[in-house]
Parts: sequence; structure tokens; C-alpha cells
Amino acid sequence: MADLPERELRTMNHLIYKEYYTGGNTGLFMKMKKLVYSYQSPYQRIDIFEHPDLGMVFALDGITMMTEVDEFMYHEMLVHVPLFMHPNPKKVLIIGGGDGGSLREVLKHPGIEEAILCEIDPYVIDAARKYLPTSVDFDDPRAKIVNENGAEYIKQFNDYFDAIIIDSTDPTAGEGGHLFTKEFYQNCYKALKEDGVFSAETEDPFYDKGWVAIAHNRISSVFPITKLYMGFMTTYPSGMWSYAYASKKYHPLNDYDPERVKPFESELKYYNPEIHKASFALPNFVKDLIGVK
Ligand code: AAT
Repeated sequence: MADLPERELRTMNHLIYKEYYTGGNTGLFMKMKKLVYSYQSPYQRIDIFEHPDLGMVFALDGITMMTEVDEFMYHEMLVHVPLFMHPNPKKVLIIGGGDGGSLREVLKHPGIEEAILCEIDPYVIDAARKYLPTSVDFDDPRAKIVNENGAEYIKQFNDYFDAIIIDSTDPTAGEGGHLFTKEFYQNCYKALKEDGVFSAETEDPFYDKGWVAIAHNRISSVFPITKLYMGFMTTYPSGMWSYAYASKKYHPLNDYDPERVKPFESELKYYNPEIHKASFALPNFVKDLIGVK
């Protein structure tokens, strides 16, 4: 940042982005270098900025969805925790995730035959193609892009997917609320094969504790195995993020085989077998939140 010309630094003083966390009294600010793209789609306001340290920053309705430098923490945890629990994932559904980060991580698994990305807003995908270097080749022959509400799209599937990954906006933002209902989780259960695995982003346990509790309560009322796991995510509220892992069959610790990760080591920047196991160890206040002893 120090090497920016003085005029650019002065300009940045006028381009302040603020995200207000739930409750409205705390938040995050960034001094942006420039606004790269801004569009009001039928679903949400899409902004992409360039930041001197964080690279491209993608926001929906003023909420940070990802930055170029830290998105790997979130996407690797959301995708690899469930996919390494499955012996041979071939058919995967991602709901949300139009920036392409989750699809990128899914396609690292060589056995993938069909990866469906169901993103409600086609403008997010267009913007990601053009401006987000962390995106993916959306035209990969294994990928299929669908622009629909994931809560409706899922209803047609029975016993079909090896893995379902919910990369959704927050439950109170845009169309994200559809992806936090019990009915939606029931439809995910139905769409999964008998050894299917599931993951979902479930908010931060500090500012959004109410939603963490609701999401885990609902998911665990549907799946026989449901576990909350956590990871760092530097530009999300509180910097610590929660996820749900669920399965009809595989326990995320007892059935885990760390050997499967070996061939992927050079491609992963956050996830490794130690992180996999450690991410299921929870602070007491988080256990209390979801009623786990
Ligand atoms: N991977 C980046 C992180 C995201 S993006 C979530 C995406 O979910 C958005 O592009 C949004 O358009 C899409 N989406 C929202 N609701 C639906 C729906 N009902 N069906 C399909 N797609 C949907 C999420 C970051 C969350 C954390 C931020 N604090």
C-alpha cells in the first residue's frame, strides 16, 4: 500500500466501504482503491471493488461475500470437509456460490462427473466471470450452471447427489432465507444418496448466534449425523465462521481417512487433516449455543 502514488491514496480516503454487522453497532470498513462494478439486479445490489491489500472485494447489499486474498479459507472449509468424507464423490450440487470459489474447490476432486451450481442471480455469475480472478472456468464440461432459487430447484431430486454444499448468503440477506428452512434441509436429505454428505455455511457464533442455533437445530432434526465445525475467515463478522456437516452415514471424525488428502496437499492453502479434525473441537460457548455437551 505504501507504494501507491499520493494522489491515489487521497482518492481512497473518499471511497470508504462499511459493512454493518447484525445489531448495527459494530462492523468492518475498507478504504477501496476503486469501484470496479456496481449493478442492482432483480435480487440484490452487486458491488465489486478493488482494495490495495485485499484485492477484489465482492459485496451483496453491502455485505462482504469474499475478498480475493481470504476467500480460500471459507471455500476450502465449506467444500473439502464434506468431500473428503465421501469415498468417491461424483455428483455434487452447490447452491449459491455464484462467485465460483466453491465450484473451483469441488472440481479439484478428480472423480467429479457432474457439478451443478445453482445460483439464483445470473448477474453474480456474469460479474464473477469478468472481474473475480478467484473464480472458476464456468464452462468446464463437468459443470452445469442453473439460475434458479435453490430451495425450488432441489425439490425435483431423489437419491441423486453424493454431496450437497450450501454456499448461501446470510439468512436475512437477499434470497438467502429460503436456504435456512427445515423444509429445505429435508429436501436436501431426500436429494442425497444413502451415503451422501452435506455442508452449509451457518454464520458466525458471535454476532449471529441466533442463526447458528436455528440452523443447527433444524439440520440436526433432519440428518442422523450433524456436527458444527469452525474455521477462520478474516473478513467475515468476528473472523470465526461456523459450518454444518451432515450425513446419513459418515461420522466426520470416526470415518475420516487422512490418507485421501495426500495427493491434494500442494493445491490446498487452508485445509489439511489436522484442520479437519480440529475444526470439530468447539469452544464451550458454541457448544452451549447449540445444546451440545
Ligand atoms: N462464495 C461466496 C459467498 C457467498 S455468495 C452466496 C450466493 O448465494 C450469492 O451469490 C447469492 O446470489 C446466492 N443465493 C442467495 N439465495 C439463493 C437461493 N435461494 N438460491 C440460489 N442462490 C442463492 C455467501 C457468503 C455468506 C457469508 C457472508 N457473511
